[in-house]
Amino acid sequence: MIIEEAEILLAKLPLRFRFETSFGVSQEKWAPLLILRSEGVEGYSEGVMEPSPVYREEWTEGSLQLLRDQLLPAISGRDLESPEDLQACLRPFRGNHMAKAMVEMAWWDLRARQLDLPLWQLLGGTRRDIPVGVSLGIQGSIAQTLEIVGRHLELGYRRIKLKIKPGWDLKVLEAVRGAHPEAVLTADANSSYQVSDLQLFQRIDQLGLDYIEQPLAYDDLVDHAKLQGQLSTSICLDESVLSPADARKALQLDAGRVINIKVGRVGGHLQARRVHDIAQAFGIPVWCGGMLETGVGRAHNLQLSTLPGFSKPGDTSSASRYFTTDLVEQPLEAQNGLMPLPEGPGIGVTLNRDFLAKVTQARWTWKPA
Ligand code: OSB
Ligand code: MG
Repeated sequence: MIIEEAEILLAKLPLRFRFETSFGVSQEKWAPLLILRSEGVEGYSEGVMEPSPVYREEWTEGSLQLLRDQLLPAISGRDLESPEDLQACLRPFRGNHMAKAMVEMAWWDLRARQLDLPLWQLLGGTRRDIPVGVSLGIQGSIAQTLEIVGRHLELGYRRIKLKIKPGWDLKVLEAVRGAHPEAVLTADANSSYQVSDLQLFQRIDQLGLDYIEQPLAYDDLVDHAKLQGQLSTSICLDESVLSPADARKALQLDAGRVINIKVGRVGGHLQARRVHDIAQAFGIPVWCGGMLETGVGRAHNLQLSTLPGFSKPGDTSSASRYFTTDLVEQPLEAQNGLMPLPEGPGIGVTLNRDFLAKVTQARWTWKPA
């Protein structure tokens, strides 16, 4: 397959909620999209980078420039018959797994559509309905938190993840645990604590959380291993794992006992599947994280979540929670905490072109030299 044309779009959608984490507040979603074209077929992807490098180092403008100036030129005229062929073209560039993932994910969608097969079949997926939970941002008060948690449990979501940060942690977790003794609860700190916060984590350890997500620095597996050794609750790594090699090192060190896999963070589906396979070899469960994606990224996440090791509920909840109108035509809606896989070739969704045109803030087309 030779890529004949690419289109990069940057869309801005209003978010239906204010999403606060330890690293900031989002009120809108900037969605970078890539369309690859070959022989009359298109494939789509969505990048997971944020407008600023606050989650990891990559950021939207920088990644889009890298795509235009270096990554797309590197595949120019190359015959990409396999994801390994594509990976070989991108290997000279260090890091930048989110930007690379945009190319790789669009390649998989395009390939699956050429073959008229759903992507999960090419990936080797086995699950159909995907169990999901919700990731709830930091709320204005404990009362508001109890309200929003109760509402999502009633909707049937299978796990509640609460964002925490220093000063907004033990009290809110205790209140939610007190109100819902049986609920599957987790907390995501987005790297806002230090290993010296051990006493706090020892108290959180008493609350029966399913896991504590990314408590410590995004690049520090050693401290995570130190903390994991002193807790009975599993640590789940998110930001710390950008590649299969990161996953291997983390598990060898016992820096965590669960991994949040985001296909857009680890460089694409091939890498995500390798992380999944490494976790399986260590007997470690994984789940599919999210980055408030539109339907394009959401559909990719669901396709990946069909792999057998995705045994914990993911973050890919109903698109209507996030957006009044989505970029794709198919509704992606959970029922009783299960997301049905969108049916059809590739990622199973088609673009809502009229709406996309309305929300597109910038657009570049690229053709091989
Ligand atoms: O840490 O998982 C995270 C969103 C943006 C950046 C980081 C994270 C998140 C989420 C949202 O938790 C998950 C979702 O609902 O898509
Ligand atoms: Mg996280």
